[in-house]
Amino acid sequence: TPTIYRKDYTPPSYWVRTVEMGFDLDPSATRVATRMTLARNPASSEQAVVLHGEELELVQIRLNGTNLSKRDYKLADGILRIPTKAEDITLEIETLIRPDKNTSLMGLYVSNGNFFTQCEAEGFRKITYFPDRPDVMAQYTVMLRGDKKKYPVLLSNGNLIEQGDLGDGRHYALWEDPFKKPSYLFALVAGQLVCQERTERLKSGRKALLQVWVEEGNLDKTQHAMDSLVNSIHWDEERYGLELDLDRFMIVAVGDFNMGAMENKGLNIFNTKFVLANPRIATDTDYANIEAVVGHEYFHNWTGNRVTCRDWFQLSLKEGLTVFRDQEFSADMIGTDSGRAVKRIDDVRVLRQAQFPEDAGPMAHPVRPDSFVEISNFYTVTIYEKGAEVVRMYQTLLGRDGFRKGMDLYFERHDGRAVECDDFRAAMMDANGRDLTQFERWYSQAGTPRVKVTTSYDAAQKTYDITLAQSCPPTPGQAKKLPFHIPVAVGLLDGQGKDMPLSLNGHSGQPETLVLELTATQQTFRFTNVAEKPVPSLLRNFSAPVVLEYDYSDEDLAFLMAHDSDAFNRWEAGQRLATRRLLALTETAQQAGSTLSVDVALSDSLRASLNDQSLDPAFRETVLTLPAETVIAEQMEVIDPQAIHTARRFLRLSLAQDLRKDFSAIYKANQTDGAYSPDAASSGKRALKNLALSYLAELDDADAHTLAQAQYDAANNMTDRMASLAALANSQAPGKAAALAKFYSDFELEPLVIDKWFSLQAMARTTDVAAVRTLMKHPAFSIKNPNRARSLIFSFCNGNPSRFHAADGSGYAFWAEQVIALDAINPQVAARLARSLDRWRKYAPALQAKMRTALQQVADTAKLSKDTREVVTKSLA
Ligand code: BAL
Ligand code: ZN
Repeated sequence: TPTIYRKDYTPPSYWVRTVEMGFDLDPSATRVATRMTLARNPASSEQAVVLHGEELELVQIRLNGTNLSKRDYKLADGILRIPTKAEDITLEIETLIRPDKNTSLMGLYVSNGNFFTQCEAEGFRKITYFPDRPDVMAQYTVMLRGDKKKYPVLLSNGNLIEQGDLGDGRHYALWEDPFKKPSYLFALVAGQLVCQERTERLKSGRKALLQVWVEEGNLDKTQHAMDSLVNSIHWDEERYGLELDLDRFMIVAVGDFNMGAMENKGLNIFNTKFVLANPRIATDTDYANIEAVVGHEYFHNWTGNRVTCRDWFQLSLKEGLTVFRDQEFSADMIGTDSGRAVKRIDDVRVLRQAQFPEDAGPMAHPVRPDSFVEISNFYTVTIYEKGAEVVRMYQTLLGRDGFRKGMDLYFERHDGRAVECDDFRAAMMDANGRDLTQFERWYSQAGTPRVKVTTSYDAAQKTYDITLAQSCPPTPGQAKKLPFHIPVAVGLLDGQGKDMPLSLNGHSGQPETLVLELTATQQTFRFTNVAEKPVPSLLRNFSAPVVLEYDYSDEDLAFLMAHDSDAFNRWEAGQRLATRRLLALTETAQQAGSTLSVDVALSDSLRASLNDQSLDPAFRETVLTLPAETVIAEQMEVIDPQAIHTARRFLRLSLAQDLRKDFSAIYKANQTDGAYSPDAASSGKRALKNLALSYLAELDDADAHTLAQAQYDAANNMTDRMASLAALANSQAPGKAAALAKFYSDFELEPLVIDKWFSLQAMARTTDVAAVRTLMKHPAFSIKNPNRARSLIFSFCNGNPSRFHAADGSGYAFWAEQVIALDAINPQVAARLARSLDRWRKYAPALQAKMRTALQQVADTAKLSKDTREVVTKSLA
C-alpha cells in the first residue's frame, strides 16, 4: 500500500458544484443514485474526472445523459477515472451497497436496525463514487426513501424541505443543506428514534430548532446533552462572535461508533457514551465529557465546517483549534479560577499520559504530518491535544484579544474555503503585526522539546538570571531539530511565598507573570531589582508543551506547593516531588530482596494541601493523585512495569497509613447530600471524598471494606457507586463478588454502564489475561461493538500495565490475537489496539523479545488492513 505525501498535493481536476442524492434504504441492498454537476478546474493539468470508490457495486454511470461503458472509464485500486476535457459536465452514478454487512462502521451502516453514516475521513467513497477529498466542497440535496414502519425518522444535513408518503408502506424526506461542504461532512440517519427538542433564540434574534435524537427509552438521558448544546451555542456567540448558521441543529446518538462523535453539518452523530446521561447511569466525568464533546462538535461548525482543511495533512487545523475551543468552553462553564486550573491540570495529564509517549515512539509525527499510509491512524493525541497546545500558545503569545483578532481575520479571509495550517498562522501574524515565522516549527517538527533551566542570583547587583536551553530528541525521519519558539511563563516568589514584581532588562512595573520567549537554542533573561534570592515558578499554567527540567530542591518544591499563586504550578510542584520519590522507589523495587521506604516529607506536604480549606476540593484531589504509572514509565530509561506498579502501590499505602486520620475526616466532611447535581462544586467534593476512600481502601482492612460497602449500598449516583465498586474490586473485601454481581444485574439493560463494569474489572489489580478471557465469554461481551471491545480489551491492554506486561508474555499473545480478530471486523478499532505495543523498545530485553514476537505475528498475518499494517510496520521499523 502506498504512502501518501503532503508534498504531492495537487488540486482537484474538477470542482463539484451540486450533488443530488437519492437513497432507497434497505439493509442488504441500498440503492444510491447520485447526480452531480462538475466544473473543470483550470489549475489542474489532469484531463479526467477522478472519483474515489470502495466496496461499491457500480450499477451504471452516465456522463451528460449518456451511458458510459467499461471502455469509457478506468476503474482500478479504488479510483474511477473518466477521461474528459469538457468545461462543465453532469455525472449520474448509481451504486448498490450493503449496510448490514458493513462492520467497519465507515460509510453507511446498520446499528440496532437503524441506519447511520460516518464519512470522515474517507467513508463517503463507500457510499458512491465521488472526489472524496476535503478541498472539493459542494451543495447537497438528499432524498431519503424507506419503509415507514421500520424507518419512521429520516434525517440528513441542513433543512427538511419536504416529506410525504410513497404508498406501498414507504415514505420519503427531502433535505437540502444550504452550505457547501466537503463529502466527509455528509450524513444520513434513518430508523426508529425519538427526540427531545427546543427552540433557541440566537444572538441576532433568529430562532433555531435544536434536537437530540435517541432510541426509544433513552429520552430521560438527553437533558444534559441539550443543555450543553445550548451553552455551546451561546458561548461561541459571546467568546468568538460566531452564530449558528442553520435553522435546525440535530444530535443523534448511536451505540456502534468508532469515534467519540462527528461534526456532520447540522446533523452531528454521537457515540451514545457522549450523549446519554442521568444520575443513575453517568458519572461526574461522563457529565463533563458530554459537555466537552457536545461543545467540540458544535464548535466545529465554524472551525472545521465553514472553514475546512485543504487536505488531511492539515487535520490539526480544525482539530487542534476545536479542542482548544472546547477546553476553554469547559473552563468557562466552571467559571472559577480554581476550576479553570483543575481543567488545565486534567488536560495536561492527558497530554503527558498519552501524547508525550506518542511523541517519543515510532508513530511520532508532527502536528502537520508529512506522510501517512492510512489517514484514520492520524486521529491522534498529537493532532488533537498537542495541536490544541499549539493553538493555546498563540493566545499566550498574543493575549486573549490578539488571539481573537487573529480568529476574526481567519474567518474574514477563509470562510467557505478549504485551507492550511499556514493560513491560520498567517491570520494570527497579520492581525497582530507579529512575526511568527519560527512558530511554524511547532507544525513541522515532531517530538517533545526539552527546556533545561539554570538560574543565578547576584545579591550585590540584585539581578537574577534565568537561562533557558532547548533541545528536542530525534523522531522518525527527523534526526536534527531546529529551535522552537517557546513561550515560558515565569514568576518569582519571595521568602514569604509572594509574587515579586518583575523587571526584565530594565523594564519595570511588569506583572507577576512574564512570558519569556525562547527562540534560540539558549538564552539568558536578566531580571533586575530582585531584592532577595527568589524561588522561580517556571512554565506557569503549562505555557508550552515541553518537558521542563530544573534542579529544584525538595524544600523548593514543598514551598511552591504551599505558596505558588499559579495553581497549576502548585500542583506541578507536588507532582515533581512525588515523581522523584516514585522513581527512587522503582529503582529500589528492581533490586531483589530490597525493602521499600519513604521519608515523611512528602506526606507532610500532601497533608498540608489535603487539609487546606482555602483550596477547592477538586483541586486538592488533583494534588493528592499520584502521577500515573505511564507517566513514571516515560521518565525511565528502561521501563519496568512491575517495579513501577510496586513502587506506586507502596507509596499509596504509606500515604494511607500516614494520613489515615486525615482521609477519614476528609471523607466525612465532603459528603454531598440531597439530590445529585454534576456541577463543579459538588463533583469536586465527590472527587475528594472518593480519593479519600481509595486511599483508605489501600489499607484493605475491615474498616475500609465496611466503608466501601456502605457507600455502595447508599449511593444515589453513578460516581459514588463506581468509586465504591472500584475500592471493593481492588480489595479482599468479602462482599466483592456479590457487589460486582449486583451491579451487573441492576444495570444489565444499560449498555454504557455494562461497559463500565467490564472496564473496571479489566483494570482491577487481580485481573490477569485468564480473567479477561473469562470475561470475554460473558454473554454481554461482543467484540463487534467498539465501546464493548474498548471497555474490556483496551482497558486491560492500556489500563492494567503490570498485568498486561506479565513476564510470561501472556498479555502480548492475547493482544496479538485480539488485534487480528478485530482487524477482520473493524480495521480502525484494530489499528488503535495495535498501538498498545508501539513503545516495545523501551522495555527490558526479555519483555522486548516477547513483544516483538507478538508484533511480528500480527505483521505476518496475510490478510491485514492497511490501518493495522501501517501501525505494526512502523512499530517494528
Ligand atoms: N472529526 C472527527 C471527530 C471530531 O474530532 O470531532
Ligand atoms: Zn474534532
